[in-house]
Amino acid sequence: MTNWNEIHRLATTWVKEAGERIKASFSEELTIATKSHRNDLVTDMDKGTEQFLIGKIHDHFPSHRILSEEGFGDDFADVGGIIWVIDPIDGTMNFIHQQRNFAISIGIFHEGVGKVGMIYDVVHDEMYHTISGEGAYMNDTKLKPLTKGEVKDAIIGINATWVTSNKRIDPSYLAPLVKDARGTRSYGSAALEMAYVASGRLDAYISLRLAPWDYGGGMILINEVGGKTTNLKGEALMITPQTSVFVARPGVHEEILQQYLNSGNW
Ligand code: 2AM
Ligand code: CA
Ligand code: CA
Ligand code: CA
Repeated sequence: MTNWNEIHRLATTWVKEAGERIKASFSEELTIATKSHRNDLVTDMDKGTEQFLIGKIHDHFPSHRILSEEGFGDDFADVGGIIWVIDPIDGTMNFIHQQRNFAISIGIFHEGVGKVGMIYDVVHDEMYHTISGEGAYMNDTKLKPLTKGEVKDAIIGINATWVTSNKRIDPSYLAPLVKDARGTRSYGSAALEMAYVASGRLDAYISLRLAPWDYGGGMILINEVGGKTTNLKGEALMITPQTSVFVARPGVHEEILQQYLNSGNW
C-alpha cells in the first residue's frame, strides 16, 4: 500500500528546503537563458531546483517517475504507476523581475488520478497542499469548500494576452467576460492563480495553453475543495502534453462555459 501521508510529508520538507535555496539565491547573480522565444525564460535556479527535487525523489522512491519542465525528469507517454509532475519555478519571469509571485508546484498522480497537490509561494511562505480526500490546507489552515458564485461577483485570473489579437482565441469571446466580471487579475503564475482559486482569492482562472507541470498541483487542490477543473471545452483536465485550462468555483464555471465559451471552436 502506498503511504500517501509519508509521501506528502517528505514532499513538504523537500519543497520548503528548495524554497530556502531559492530565497538564498536572491542575493546572487542569476544566469538567465531564453527557450522558445525571447520572453520564455529559464534560470540556473529553475534547473537547480528541479535537479534538487528529482534527486530526493529518486533516492527515496526509485520506482516513481517524474514529468518536469526543465527536462531532468523521465521521458514517457503513459500515465501508469506513480508520477510526480513538477514545476520547479512557476512564474520564472516574476522570479527574475520581481523576486515574488512565483511558486514551486508539484502534483503526484497514481494511474493518472491526482493524489497529492502542493503549491508553495516561497516568498510569502504560503504552502497550499492536499492529500486527495483528506482536505486541502494553506499552511495549517483548512480551506473551505468552494461555494456557488456568479460572474457578476467574480474576480477572474486571466492574462491580458488572451483578450488581444492572438493565434489561440478570438478576443471577442473573452472581452465580454472581462467586462461582465467584477474584476480581472493577472499574477503571471498559473500555479499561484490556481492556488488562489482553491482558497477563494480568485473565482476563476483561464489560460489558453498550459503544460501539465503548470496545472498538475493546482488541479488536485481545486478538485479537493469542490471546484471545477476542465479545459475550455468543459472536459476534465488530465495529464496531457498541452491543454487549455479553465478552473472555477461552482456556478461561475457553468456560467462562463455556457454564456461565454459555448460557441467557441477550441
Ligand atoms: P513558467 O513560469 O513556469 O514558464 C505565465 O507566463 C504562466 O504561463 C506561468 O505559469 C508560466 O510558467 C506559464 N507558461 C507556460 N508556457 C509558457 C511559455 N512558453 N512562456 C512563458 N510562460 C509560459
Ligand atoms: Ca518556463
Ligand atoms: Ca509553469
Ligand atoms: Ca517553470
